[in-house]
Amino acid sequence: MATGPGVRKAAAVVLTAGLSAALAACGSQDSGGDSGGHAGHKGAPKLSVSGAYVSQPPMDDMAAGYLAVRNAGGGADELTSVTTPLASEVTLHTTKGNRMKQVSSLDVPADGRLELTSGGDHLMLTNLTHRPKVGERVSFTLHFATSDPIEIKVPVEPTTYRPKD
Ligand SMILES: [Cu+2]
Repeated sequence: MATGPGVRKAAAVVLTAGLSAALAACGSQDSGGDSGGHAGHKGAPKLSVSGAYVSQPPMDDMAAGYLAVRNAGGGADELTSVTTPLASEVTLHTTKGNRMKQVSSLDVPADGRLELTSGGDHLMLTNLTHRPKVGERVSFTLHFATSDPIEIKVPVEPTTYRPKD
């Protein structure tokens, strides 16, 4: 389920105000699994990824990743996991109000998009192999319920970076 732009904007302000606090809160949230579950699908999903970046983390052990997945196909899909040499664990988080919740998948609706944004849904990278620095590019492999994995190179942006849309 997509988060409204208004909600994201409000949450982004909060996150900007206390990024380290928000990231720290991330690790301590309860991690109840929750999968969408899709019945039949008509047509196949057709995915493309854009706007991916990792925010340079204020600390060594945790970082957040953001991206958008566009689905130009007639079938829904789900982002089920992400792997990267940067972190031994990547979890999918949603944000409801100011609370983060770990989920087992994120929906990529048919003829729609999944957007991971600062203050909204995001990737949480923990057990980092090193602290990513601005200018670095990190490999991400995105795994989906239906589509083949997609591998991308993700730039590391300053902590204050916000994509313009
Ligand atoms: Cu989080």
